[in-house]
Amino acid sequence: MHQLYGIAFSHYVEKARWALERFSVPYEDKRYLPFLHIPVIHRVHGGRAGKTDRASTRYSTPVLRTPSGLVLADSAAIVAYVSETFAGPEDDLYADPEAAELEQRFHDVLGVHTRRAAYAFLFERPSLIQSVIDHNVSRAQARLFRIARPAAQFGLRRLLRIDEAGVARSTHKTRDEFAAMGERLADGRPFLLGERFSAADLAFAALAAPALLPEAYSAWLPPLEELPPRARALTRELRKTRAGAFVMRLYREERGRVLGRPSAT
Ligand SMILES: N[C@@H](CCC(=O)N[C@@H](CS)C(=O)NCC(=O)O)C(=O)O
Repeated sequence: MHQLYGIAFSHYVEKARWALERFSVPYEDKRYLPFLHIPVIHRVHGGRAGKTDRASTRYSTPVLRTPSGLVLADSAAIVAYVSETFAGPEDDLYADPEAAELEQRFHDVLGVHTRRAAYAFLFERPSLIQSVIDHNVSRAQARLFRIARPAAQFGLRRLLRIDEAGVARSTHKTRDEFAAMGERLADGRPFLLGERFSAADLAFAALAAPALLPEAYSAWLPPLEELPPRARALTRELRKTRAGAFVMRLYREERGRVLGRPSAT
């Protein structure tokens, strides 16, 4: 059995879950709160398999342990492994070399900015962040968060540089990325790279999800009506864009699609 370790509601973890589920790879989904993931990841790879970059630390999740003991500590590495190991030629997520390039771009830019804005909006309402926690992790972890919330919020604000200027910049960058992908889709193509679903579509949709709140996301996200007003307005605005409507369609049509039994374990 594969084991997936992750911050329960992370959109980078969502990328890994989407790939595993698309190719019906059975996996154990180990869901943690931010910060509680650190000792767990330390036990899995001691910080040696992860790397620090624009989005990540050495302890970032998702981390996948395969049945043969291989440890993959990055969502793109996991999606690529799943595609290489379980996809047939017609379902290969990287058939077009541009898929990996776009995936990297979404990792570096979109994912960082949707994450910062989402945390900022959740932090505006303590009951909302607690609701997200209560729905997504074990009772014991949720209870701990109730006590440690001020410290956890302080830590996340510092780590992710969540302040008003940062949120304004992240909102702007998210809009820009939606506009750029909207232009790509303007010729009526069904997917970012043309006629085939690829890792670029999967990555764009998963990393945009915190700004759009699609129903089929693999962790509980709050309903639109519960968001603070400026977050609700932004989600409504983005859902109406071409790229936003595209992501919502991918979540309706592709997120639950399962392509046959795994050919290897
Ligand atoms: N390069 C990573 C980025 C993942 C990432 O930033 N994960 C966040 C969750 S949103 C995380 O685990 N952060 C905690 C940490 O870095 O210790 C990937 O695509 O897998």
